Amino acid sequence: MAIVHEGLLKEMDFISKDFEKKHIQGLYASGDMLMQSISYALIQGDQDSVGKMVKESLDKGYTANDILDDGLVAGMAIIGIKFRDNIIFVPEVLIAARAMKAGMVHLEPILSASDTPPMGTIVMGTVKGDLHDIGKNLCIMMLRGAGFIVHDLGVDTKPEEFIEAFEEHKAQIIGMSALLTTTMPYMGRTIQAFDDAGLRDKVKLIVGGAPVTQEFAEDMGADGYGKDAIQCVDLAKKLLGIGDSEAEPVESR
Ligand code: B12
Repeated sequence: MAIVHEGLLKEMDFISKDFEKKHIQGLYASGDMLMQSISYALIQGDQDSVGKMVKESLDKGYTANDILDDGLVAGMAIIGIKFRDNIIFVPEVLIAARAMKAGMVHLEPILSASDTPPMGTIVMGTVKGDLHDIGKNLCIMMLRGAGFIVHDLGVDTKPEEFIEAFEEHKAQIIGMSALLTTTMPYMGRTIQAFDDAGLRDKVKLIVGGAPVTQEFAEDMGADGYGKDAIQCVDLAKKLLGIGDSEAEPVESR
């Protein structure tokens, strides 16, 4: 199975690199027309249609996770490539991001619903200078869904704001998100700030975001790295010694 939506097929013309074409085709491997229609509407920035179709999918029995991955995140992957290659610009990306949010409104109550007692307290924020929050918000939804109490510091979060929130909420884990190579160093600076305040051994600091890697996480002395929202939850559980989670905390510190 592959791409069956005509509009999406045309979108493939914008993707010049073969490996990226393959990657995108892989995202649509299920060949599901409704999921592909959601992706296409997101790429067009049509928030009303995205909202309606996400709701329709839920009514038809699709899971929130499948709609997120096969519809919303897959569409965002095409937006990312078009943005990088200067085919679209910030306003179009913002419109697509709004369309994604229109879909997430319906998924959030499901992804965040939890019937388990609180597993621990986490503070999450996008680091200083960085305004990207879609991935962080997804992590927060999944963490809440898994039973964690999560305090969201939003975007552009200074190291001292992470420290204040850690103290105020008595958090066991601080999660930092960065989407820009220029803001990634603020993860290291935040870790250093915890160190300078004599708090480094009282909290676990975890990192993620598209440009962040396991190696980078290790180099800056983070306690763990997760490549997506599922790994974020696994990592949090593992660091707090809950259940048999899959994600690997960073080995060397
Ligand atoms: C949407 C978007 C925007 C929107 C953001 C809207 C919003 N509310 O977030 C807007 C238009 C505002 C924007 C602005 C800019 N952007 Co922008 N943006 C993107 C885009 C297209 C998608 C990002 C996204 O939402 N992905 C979907 C989510 C689901 O994925 P994610 O964020 O990676 O999150 C997942 C994982 O990483 C992980 N995760 C995330 N955080 C955490 C945290 C922890 C603790 C853990 C464990 C895991 C984890 O789990 C998440 C869920 O699975 C990316 C391209 C891309 N493909 O990444 C460019 C991109 C990140 N942007 C880019 C750029 C250059 C910019 C601007 C500088 C453009 C400009 N000239 O102004 C500005 C910077 C503004 C700023 N100061 O932050 C570049 C960065 C290049 C680089 N190497 O640094 C990218 C890569 C585009 C590109 N290909 O060139 N952008």
